[in-house]
Amino acid sequence: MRLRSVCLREIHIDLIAPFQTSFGTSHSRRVILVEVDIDGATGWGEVVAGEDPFYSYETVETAWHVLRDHIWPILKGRDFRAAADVFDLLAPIRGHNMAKAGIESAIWDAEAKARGIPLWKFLGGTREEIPCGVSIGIQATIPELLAKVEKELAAGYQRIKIKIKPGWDIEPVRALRERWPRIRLMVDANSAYRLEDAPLLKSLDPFYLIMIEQPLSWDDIYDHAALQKQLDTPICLDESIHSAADARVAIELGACRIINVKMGRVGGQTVVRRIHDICQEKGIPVWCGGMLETGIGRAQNVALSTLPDFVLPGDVSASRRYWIEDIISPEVEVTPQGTIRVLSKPGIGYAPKLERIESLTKRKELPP
Ligand code: NPQ
Ligand code: MG
Repeated sequence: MRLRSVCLREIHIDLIAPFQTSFGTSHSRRVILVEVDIDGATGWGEVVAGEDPFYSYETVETAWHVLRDHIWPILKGRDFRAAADVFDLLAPIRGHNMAKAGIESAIWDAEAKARGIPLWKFLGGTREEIPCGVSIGIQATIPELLAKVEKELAAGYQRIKIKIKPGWDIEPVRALRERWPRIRLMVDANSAYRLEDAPLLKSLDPFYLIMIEQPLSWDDIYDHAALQKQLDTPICLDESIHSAADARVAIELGACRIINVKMGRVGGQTVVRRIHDICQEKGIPVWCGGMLETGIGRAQNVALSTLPDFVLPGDVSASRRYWIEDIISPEVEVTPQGTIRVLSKPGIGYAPKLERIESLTKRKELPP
């Protein structure tokens, strides 16, 4: 197969509500959409890099530059066997996984469409319905948090994750547990703590959280292993896992008992499948993280979540939790049981709304 053209678009789209984490507050997203033509089949991917280098060093600007000036020259007109070969072709470029994943995922969509099969099946998915959770940002007050959680539970979501940071950790967790003793509850610190905070994190043990996500530094694995030894609550790594090698090291060191898999963070579906297989073999459950994606990235996440070791509810939720109007049709919807059912159309299965995308586009380029 041959990559004939790529179209890069940057769209700006407002979030329904601000989203606050330990590293900042987002009100809207700048999102790069990647449209590819593979032998006449069109595929769509999304770059999940943020506006600022806070979640990771990649940003919208670095991803645009790397896609246009480094990735496209490698892939342009190149003959390759399958989307599964793209990651290794891009190996000369170190890092920049979100940029790589943006184009690889578009190529997977195009290849699945050319073959006339749904992407989730093409990736090796085995589940037609995926369990869903929500990620709830830091709130101004406990009553506001309780109201948010009540709404999501009423919508059917199977698991609640709240963002924590020093000063917003024990109290919100205690309040949630008092109100809902039995729900599946977890916290995500986005690297807001140090190993010296182990006693504080240990004091979360009595609340039987299903996991604590990324308590320590984004570039650490070693201290997480030291912390995990002191905690009964499983640690889940997010920011620290950038490759299959990272996953292997983290598991071997005992740095985590669960891994959050994000296609953008690890560089595309091929690496996701490698990490998935390593985790499955080692008995480590995985789940699909979220990056405030528009419908394109969301649809890609739905497909990945059908792989067999994605046994825990992910941060893959309905379009309407984020956007007044999504950029795909149909929108991603959640059943009253807190699941998303896969579609049976070829590729990602959801159609990009071209007029809406055009109206949100702030920059567009077809590199020669
Ligand atoms: C996480 N996401 O699991 C991330 C963090 C995150 C849904 O909790 C712009 C770009 C804003 C990327 C906010 C969720 C972001 C972002 C949060 C990623 O850690
Ligand atoms: Mg996280």
